[in-house]
Amino acid sequence: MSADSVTRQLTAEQVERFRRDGVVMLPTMFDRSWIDVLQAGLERHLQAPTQRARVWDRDDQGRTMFWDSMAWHNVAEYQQFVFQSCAAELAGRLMGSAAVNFYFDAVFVRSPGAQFETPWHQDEPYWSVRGHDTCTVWMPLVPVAAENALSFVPGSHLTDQIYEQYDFGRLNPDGKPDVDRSDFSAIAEADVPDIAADPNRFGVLSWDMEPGDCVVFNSRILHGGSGRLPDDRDLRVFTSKWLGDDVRIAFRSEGMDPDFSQIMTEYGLASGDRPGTELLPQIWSSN
Ligand SMILES: O=C(O)CCC(=O)C(=O)O
Repeated sequence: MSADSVTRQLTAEQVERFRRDGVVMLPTMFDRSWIDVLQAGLERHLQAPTQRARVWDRDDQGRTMFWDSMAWHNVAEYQQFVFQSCAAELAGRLMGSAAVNFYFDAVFVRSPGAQFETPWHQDEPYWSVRGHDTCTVWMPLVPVAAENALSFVPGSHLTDQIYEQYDFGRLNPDGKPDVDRSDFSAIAEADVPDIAADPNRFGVLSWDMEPGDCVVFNSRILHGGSGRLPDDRDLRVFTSKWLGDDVRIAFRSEGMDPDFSQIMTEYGLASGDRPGTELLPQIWSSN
């Protein structure tokens, strides 16, 4: 499969929307063949998760919410997507960046009827990088209705407000220790506004989506609220995270999740560096 160009599909209005709202839904951006590639990759990935994999939720009916990240090293299909799909160019053109590096992949897999809602949060405060030019391409591999899909507070990426970070494992209703709490001892309670109490006030956005559609969002935007599924629906989401022009490596003193500081250090990356090396490869540039 050769690299796809997105220039024919991305409109000026979509770019403007991404910059203004911090999020844009792009219908039919990826061919069915890419969904098949990612589905095959996910099947293989689920057989051999990384050490970072967690079950964020497991309820008394056995319904689960599975998460894992940076699996691309072992999943050839994810590599194919990262290096050959239009995702990097899409990220670059939306962010207005001259070059785009890949950060990591993450999957969010809910079994049918799962009731676990992703807490409202921003991504960038968790990450081992800092910058405004960061984004996620969120791709459901199965159909999802707006009320079950990831939701966003438009414009919230433009404030300087960085909220306290959740320990996602703390929210598990089954009380199982899905997160190594020792990493989180210094973190205060989350201070995110109660968006669910009044979604209209916050102008919350979400969309009905089919495989091939994607949502691209800035990593500082407040997002969450997704994932309470009807009994006959599962939700399999592949996400890819991308880094643009103003991003620097930033090892934080606490709360990095996923914490890539060790592997980044092994690849010779240090706080203040530009992303690079084979770990965070440059995938696209505008010239
Ligand atoms: O799909 C989800 O439930 C959460 C996705 C998310 O928070 C992310 O990709 O940053």
